[in-house]
Amino acid sequence: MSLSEQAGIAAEHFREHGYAVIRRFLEGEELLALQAESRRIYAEGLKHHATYRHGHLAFEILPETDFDQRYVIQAYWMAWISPYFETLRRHPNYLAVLEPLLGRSVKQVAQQIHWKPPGAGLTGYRFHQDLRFRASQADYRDIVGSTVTTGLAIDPSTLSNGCLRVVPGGHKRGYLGLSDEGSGQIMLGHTQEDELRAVGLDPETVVDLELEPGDLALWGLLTPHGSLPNTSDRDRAFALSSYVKAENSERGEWAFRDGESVPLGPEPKLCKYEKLFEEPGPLYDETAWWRQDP
Ligand SMILES: O=C(O)CCC(=O)C(=O)O
Ligand SMILES: [Fe+2]
Repeated sequence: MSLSEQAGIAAEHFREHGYAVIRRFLEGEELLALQAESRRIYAEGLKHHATYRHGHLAFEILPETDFDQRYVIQAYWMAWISPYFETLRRHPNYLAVLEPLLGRSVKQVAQQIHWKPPGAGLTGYRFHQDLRFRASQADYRDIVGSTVTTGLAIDPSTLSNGCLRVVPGGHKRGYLGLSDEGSGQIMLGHTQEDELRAVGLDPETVVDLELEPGDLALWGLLTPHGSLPNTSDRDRAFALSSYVKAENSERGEWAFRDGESVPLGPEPKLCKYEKLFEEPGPLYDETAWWRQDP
């Protein structure tokens, strides 16, 4: 099946169930390049002793002072230091997948890699809906209907290394407040089955999105999802990008304008990081969130 045929089917599945999977979104040499560049970005992150930010570029670090060694668990907006990721974010395959859902003019509001290095421990994401990470909803129209988040498997993504898990149909239930209690930190503790039941979701219906490298998952701002910590001996690198219909968003970096791919400009545009202009860095953030109570 061609990518655009898969995209049409995926769009329908996304609308109905709140998620979809596209197989073989990247293959062959392109996949090897993704894996090699992701390793390079990880090594770049490891140079920082603590969580680092400069503009939109950021690395979330678990430091050796609190862990058995230094780990990088997230990179944000690698595109600012990586021509590879600057181009990948507007690869024609993304347009093919997004077009049936968002049209041909699309901005990007998030770019991340999430690693789950074996041994790091704190690599689970409690069940949540991503709408909680969109603070300034006034800058969007129909934010839920205009947003699609994609996750590209860099490594094999399995139940034991912490693949994404979704609750099909949960996107039709409105905002449920999952993981909002306490500090709202989603990487501490685990979602218990009772927490899903408490908001009317059936834990038995959870779907594990096991992916081969190069497969792409799609989910929405109201799709309940999370993932378990990695308990295997193999990392799970996952490249996330969140896209929004351009005409409905004041925020984001252009990815496609009328179907033409658009490179980053000289200065970052406001995306999700609210302090982009007041606190652009470079700075280190030594907050030890892992010592807080969940
Ligand atoms: O990387 C994952 O498994 C999930 C990440 C996630 O849901 C998020 O960052 O919002
Ligand atoms: Fe999420």
